[in-house]
Amino acid sequence: MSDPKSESIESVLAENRSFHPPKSFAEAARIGTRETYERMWSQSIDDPERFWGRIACELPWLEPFDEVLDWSDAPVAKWFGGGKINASHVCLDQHLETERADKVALIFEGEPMGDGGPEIRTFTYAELHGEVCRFANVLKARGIGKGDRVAIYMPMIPEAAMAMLACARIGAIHSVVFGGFSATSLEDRILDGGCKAVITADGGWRRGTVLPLKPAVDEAIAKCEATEGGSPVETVLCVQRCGNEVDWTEGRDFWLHDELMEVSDECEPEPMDSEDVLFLLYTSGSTGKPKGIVHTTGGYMVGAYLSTRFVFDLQEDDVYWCTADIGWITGHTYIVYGPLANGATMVMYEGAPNAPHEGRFWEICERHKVSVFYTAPTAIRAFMKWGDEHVERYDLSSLRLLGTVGEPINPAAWIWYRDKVGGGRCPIVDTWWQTETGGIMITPLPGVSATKPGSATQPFFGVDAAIVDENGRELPDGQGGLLAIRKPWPSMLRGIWGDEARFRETYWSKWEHAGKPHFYFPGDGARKDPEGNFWIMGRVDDVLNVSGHRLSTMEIESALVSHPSVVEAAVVPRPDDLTGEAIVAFVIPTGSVEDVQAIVEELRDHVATEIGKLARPAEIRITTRLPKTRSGKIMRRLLRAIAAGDDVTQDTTTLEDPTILDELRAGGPA
Ligand code: 6R9
Repeated sequence: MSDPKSESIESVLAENRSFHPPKSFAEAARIGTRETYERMWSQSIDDPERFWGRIACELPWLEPFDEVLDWSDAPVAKWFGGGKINASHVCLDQHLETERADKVALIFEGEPMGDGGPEIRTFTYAELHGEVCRFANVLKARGIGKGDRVAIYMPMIPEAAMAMLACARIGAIHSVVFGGFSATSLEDRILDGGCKAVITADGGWRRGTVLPLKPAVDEAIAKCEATEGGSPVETVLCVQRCGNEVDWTEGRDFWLHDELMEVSDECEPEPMDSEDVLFLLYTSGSTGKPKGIVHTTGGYMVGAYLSTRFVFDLQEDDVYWCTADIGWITGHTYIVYGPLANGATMVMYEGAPNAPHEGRFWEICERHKVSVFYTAPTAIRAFMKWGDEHVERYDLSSLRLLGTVGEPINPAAWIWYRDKVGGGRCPIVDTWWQTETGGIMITPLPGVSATKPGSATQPFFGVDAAIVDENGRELPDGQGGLLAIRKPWPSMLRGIWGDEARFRETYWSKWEHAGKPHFYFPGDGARKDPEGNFWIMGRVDDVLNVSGHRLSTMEIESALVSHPSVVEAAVVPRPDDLTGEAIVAFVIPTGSVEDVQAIVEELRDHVATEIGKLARPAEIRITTRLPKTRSGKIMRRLLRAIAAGDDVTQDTTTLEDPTILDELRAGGPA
């Protein structure tokens, strides 16, 4: 078969290799026997309230909860009702009375390599607590309080995590926007969330150069000001990271370091209701507009705490590194909230994996003796491409557990990860979950599961997953269908910011029983093998996954048609052996096109400006028509086949104009 992705899907279907955890790993693991796992899992499914009630008691509540779950208003769940809790108190204060006060919480490594090595900053739990309290006092001094929304647009530096925790401390709702998003994307999120403040930096280091951030914030706020309702932003707090020149709006913009000098390092955590909102995080769905996923405090923290503890088998002396960006849910749950709630030592790295050389990640693992490492399949495939020598040069004997997240992993990358990075001895946890689920849902438990390359294996505690057909009927093992989750779980989303109807419609309306939500629908296709292992096959909706980043086809289409030279556009994914999926756009131009190459480049840049570089199409094909059904719907499945260079096997009789296929195929890469 010619294209590598379909090759990988073929091999996933045929994959039957299975790897058991090494005996020594299982013996020392938090959960090391199948019996323990099965007993706990059955309890979590048979009596979820008892199970979660017990787990929740491991967290330091400011006031105890009196009801574990209230599902009477389904699909909006209420977990740990009556309880008061504060996420920054869970992550920091609880450790201060223990030996962990002087334990390193955060090891930061900057990207630039000076003569004496890279910049390294470490913070003990006590130090991090002090920093967060001061940061929180700065927010308070600027009039930010409980329930206010704060946008965070930052590079991967300690202040990013501190900003999140400072918001949590005073009860402000953070909305982190990935630093790679454009000013327009930032504007949309500021307006949708009604953000009163933005926390940013002058810039961040990326592949040896300064990536400015403050200019995008200025532009986004200017755009907000030009809207009818004006800009909700009153304050911009700026961290000085790179020293690059920035514009300044007096009275609105403040340097964090100046403000920190004015405040004390004492700040009591705000007691939050368990169901008070902790954060918003925007993600792409099938429609054009990204949705602000709402996560609340108690349930989210319980989920983050438990999953980090057991999926990564966290031990007191582990050095844990999750390479995600805090702009994504993985960064929220598995860089900030989960590891800190467990009192772990975590590593944070500012820059790119190949800066200044392709071995940088492994150099970091060696330098800080990383023992648990969590990354994305797309990164693993890049390392494979760069060559084994970059891995082999470093001493990776400290590693004991590896993880992946973000997209399906092809068996070849899995095996390479196991052999080259894990030296054949580290279990791999392939973790399936989503922004909406808040935490890991389907995953091996490293001390117990027999792992299989390409399978996320089995549901985590409290997760009742099934494979169903379009009508919600459970399918027999082996048959591909839709993944569905039957029961509420603590870290599940509570809604879409400002759009309750869309929340019900998107996730809960597909399989209603007697007018009641029956299953949560994640939008992924999957199958289950006879041993009960789940194999996730990718999205079944109009969501693209490029290097593990979620984008909607319609979002990119609207960016394209906002350009004056475009009449209509259709976007589909094409399998790509590095990024998983690549973006292909079919575009109908307004007039005749003289220089195809020039317009294609202009449109690619336009999408990058509108959304962010991550959304720049890999290929744009100029066409005069798009395939539509007689009712006027674009036939995306057909375009997918054409983009992938596959034969069109599907029924084309509903096509309004069958001659169009030849034109689209002939289009070829522009
Ligand atoms: C955590 C995160 C969610 C979508 C999800 C699915 C894909 C994530 C996966 C995986 C196969 C895995 N996905 N993990 N597919 N195997 N281990 O990535 O959240 O950005 O919201 O993306 O990513 O398609 O629906 P998010």
